[in-house]
Amino acid sequence: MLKLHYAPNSRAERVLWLLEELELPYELNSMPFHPEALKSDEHRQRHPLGRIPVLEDGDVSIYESGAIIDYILEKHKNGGLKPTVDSAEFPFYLQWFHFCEGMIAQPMNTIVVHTIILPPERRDETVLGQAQRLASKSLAAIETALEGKEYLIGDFSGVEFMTGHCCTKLSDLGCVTDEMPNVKGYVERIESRPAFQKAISTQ
Ligand SMILES: N[C@@H](CCC(=O)N[C@@H](CS)C(=O)NCC(=O)O)C(=O)O
Repeated sequence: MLKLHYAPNSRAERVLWLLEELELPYELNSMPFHPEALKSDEHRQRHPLGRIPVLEDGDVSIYESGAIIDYILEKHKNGGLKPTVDSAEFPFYLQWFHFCEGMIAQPMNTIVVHTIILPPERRDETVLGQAQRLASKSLAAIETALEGKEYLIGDFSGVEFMTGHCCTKLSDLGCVTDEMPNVKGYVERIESRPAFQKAISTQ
């Protein structure tokens, strides 16, 4: 049985959303998003940096949300929700799958740190502004890519669990504006999916 090491309101939601979407049986180890749990010796044996998500599948234990999503799609969905290598969508599948951790994660983390995590006196408006501008540029690229499409490569696919999930978080952070109608509609479509709702409401 698949076992997901999870904490609410984190990248682990991506994996939980996928498991729910595929209706796969799984066991959940939900931990508080707190150093006491994440940096414990027990969890550091699963992830050397004490982070989530971590997925166990029998004797296999892996981390990195993108690797886990790809692993589940290949191993438990026979490559479904993923275009075949010779299809026209495949290069763009790869692009949008990796865009999330490669381009969005860093400014998004900075925005979270300078709007939520740090106490007001330690927040830096310059650093925050730079991160917001970088996030806006990434969202502008997504806005263009979504023109005439429901989902990033057309049909609902694995990229939604990565870059799509990032878009929902950027929306929560107030970064998706009225000037981005395609991204707004995309976020609404994702947020209306029952599997997504189950994942983000799981504590
Ligand atoms: N690139 C990694 C990032 C993992 C990561 O940083 N996870 C965050 C939660 S979203 C975490 O565990 N943070 C706890 C910490 O930094 O102590 C992935 O995609 O899995």
